[in-house]
Amino acid sequence: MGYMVDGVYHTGDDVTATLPSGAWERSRSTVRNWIGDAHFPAEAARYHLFVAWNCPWAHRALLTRVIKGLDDITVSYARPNRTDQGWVYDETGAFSDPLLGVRALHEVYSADPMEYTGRLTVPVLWDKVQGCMVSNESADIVRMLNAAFDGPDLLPDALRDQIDDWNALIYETVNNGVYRAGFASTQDAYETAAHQVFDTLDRIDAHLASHRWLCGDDFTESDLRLFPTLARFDVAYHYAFRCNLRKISDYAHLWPYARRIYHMPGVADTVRFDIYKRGYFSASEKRNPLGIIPIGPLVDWARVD
Ligand SMILES: N[C@@H](CCC(=O)N[C@@H](CS)C(=O)NCC(=O)O)C(=O)O
Repeated sequence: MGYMVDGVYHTGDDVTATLPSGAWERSRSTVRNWIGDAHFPAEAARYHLFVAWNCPWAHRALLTRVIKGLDDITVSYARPNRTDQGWVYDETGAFSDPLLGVRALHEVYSADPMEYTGRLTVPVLWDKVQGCMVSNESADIVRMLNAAFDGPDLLPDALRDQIDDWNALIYETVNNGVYRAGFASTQDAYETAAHQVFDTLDRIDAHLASHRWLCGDDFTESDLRLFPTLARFDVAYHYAFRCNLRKISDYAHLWPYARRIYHMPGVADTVRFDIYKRGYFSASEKRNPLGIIPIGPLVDWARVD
C-alpha cells in the first residue's frame, strides 16, 4: 500500500493497523489546514480534489461539492484498485489526473513542500495557487467547504450538537464499523463490529419512521456522512465485509431515505456501483484471494416511492 517519510515514498506497510485483540484501527489524518484561513481564501476555482470513486471518505467530499454547487473545484479520480504504488492514475482518460499529470497519489503528497510523513490517503484537497495540500481529512473538508461557500447550510448552529452526536455514532459503528467488521482478524472482533453496524442501522431505521432526515426537516452533514456507507452496503459491504444480517434494501425506512438522498440533484453522479464492486472485491489474500467479482445483487436505486 505504501507510506511516506519526510516526503519520500516507501512501498509496504509501516504500521500494523491490527491490534492484539484482532480489531482493526484507522490511522489519523495529519494535513489539517482550513479554507477561510489567511493562506487559503474561499475561491472555489483555486481548489482541486484528488479522490477515488470507491473511497467512502472521498465520497463525502464529492457530495459536499455537488450539494454546495462547487463545480469550480476540479477533480482527479484514481483507478479503483491500489497497487504497490498506492492509488494510481492512467496517462489519459477517466482515471487520469488532468491537474498535475501524476501517475500515483504519492506524487501529489511529495509535490507539497511540507515533506509529508504518513499514509497516502484520498481525499486530498489541493490548493492550485500555492501548490500545496489544504487537507487530507474528509470530515474537515466537508466542514470547511460548507462554512466557506454559499449553498445549503449542512451544519446549522441550532442542530450542531445533534449533528455531532449522530456523526460520532455513525462514524464509529457504521462508516468505520463496516471496515472494522471486514478487516477484523478474529471471530470475536468481527462479530462485535458487525453487530454494532446493525444495531445502529436498526436504530436509524426506527428514527426515520417518524423523521424525514436524521436531524428533523433538513438534510444535514449527518445525512451526508451516512450516505456513502449506504450506497456501498448492498453491493459491497454485505458480501465483501460480511455485514450480512440485513441489506439496506430490506429496511422499511432506511431504504427510501437512502434513495431520497440518491435522487437529490447531482448525487447520483457521485455514485458508481460498478466501481465499488471492482474496489471492494479486488484480489486480497485474506478476503478475496481469487479476485472474483460477483455479478449481483440487483438493487433498484432508480425506484421513486
Ligand atoms: N481520515 C481519512 C481516511 C481516508 C482513507 O482512509 N482513505 C483510504 C481509502 S478509502 C485510503 O486512501 N487509504 C490508503 C492507505 O491507507 O494507504 C479521511 O476521512 O479523510
